[in-house]
Amino acid sequence: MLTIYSDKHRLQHGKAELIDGTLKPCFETPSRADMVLQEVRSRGLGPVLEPQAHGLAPVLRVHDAGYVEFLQTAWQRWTAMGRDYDALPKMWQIRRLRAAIPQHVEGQLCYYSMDCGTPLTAGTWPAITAAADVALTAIDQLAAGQRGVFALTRPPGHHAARDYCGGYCFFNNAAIAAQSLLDRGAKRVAILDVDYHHGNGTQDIFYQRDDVLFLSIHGDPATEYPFFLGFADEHGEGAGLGYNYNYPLPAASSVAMWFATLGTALGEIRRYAPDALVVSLGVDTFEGDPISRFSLTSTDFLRLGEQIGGLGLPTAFCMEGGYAVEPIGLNAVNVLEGFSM
Ligand code: Q9C
Ligand code: ZN
Repeated sequence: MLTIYSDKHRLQHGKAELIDGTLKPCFETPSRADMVLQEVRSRGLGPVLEPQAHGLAPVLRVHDAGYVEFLQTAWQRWTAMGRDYDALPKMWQIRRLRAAIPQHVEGQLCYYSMDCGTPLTAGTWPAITAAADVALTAIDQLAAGQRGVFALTRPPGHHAARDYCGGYCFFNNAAIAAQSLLDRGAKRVAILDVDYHHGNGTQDIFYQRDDVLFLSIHGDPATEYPFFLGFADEHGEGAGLGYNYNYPLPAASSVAMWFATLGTALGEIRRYAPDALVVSLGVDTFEGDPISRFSLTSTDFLRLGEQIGGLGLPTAFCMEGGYAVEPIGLNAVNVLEGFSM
């Protein structure tokens, strides 16, 4: 299987996030993608290609123009005020506060963020535009006839909605990939999100549409991040009604329960009969993940890949979460090898 990868992901290296009452080093680190790339190479998964530049037009197909402009200019505006540290929001436009977009960069940071765990840094813009290009280049390769392609995207994307960042995500790489498939002539695309956390951003982007089927298996938002979306009764809206499937599972769910749920989701994908599949590939479902509570083993990831491969669809995998850094490569590449078996 081909891997698309850019070193520019390293430009996003946030310093700290608030965990258990103190600032701790970010879980979402450059070493994550480095480890995955190392495993791709050592296992001989296949060639590793640099992304091609696609510009902002495909990003603007799924993200709000004001949000994109904010991301593009925020660091320069932040440092122009003498601030040289990571930009993190400290308040939110919550109920009954005015929804007008603030003028000040700090107010805009709050307006366009869903949490305070997603540091905007000097390198965020070049890193997220490179990640979008990685996802788009993977779609170029699918269009050229590849059966499966691995977009080694970092930072991840599935928490990023049309007009907000959060959960370590800025651009929704999987959504950009899915939209690009449609723009190249696909009639229907399915997105299967197997990250431990609900893909709230992807759901947000396609909630009112029937040309993208979104399915997410995740820790129950009743107790798990992102808390405010990802419940089983969110089915879609308008034309999108019936095209959104959430499978929240209790945090301590067994591996057997997880795979039974995967079987249900795969059944819905078969019924939809899409032209292509995008997988939001988080491996934070791993038993050793430091911020998540499912218990998949490394060999379970082979089985996951095999079952996705059984759909027989052209498939782009976009890397999402996974914070057990040492085994992240083994787990991710197991999915990809399982798919190719
Ligand atoms: N104490 C992705 O996996 N913070 N994002 C959780 C846990 C946010 C995860 C804090 C987790 C976001 C792409
Ligand atoms: Zn996650």
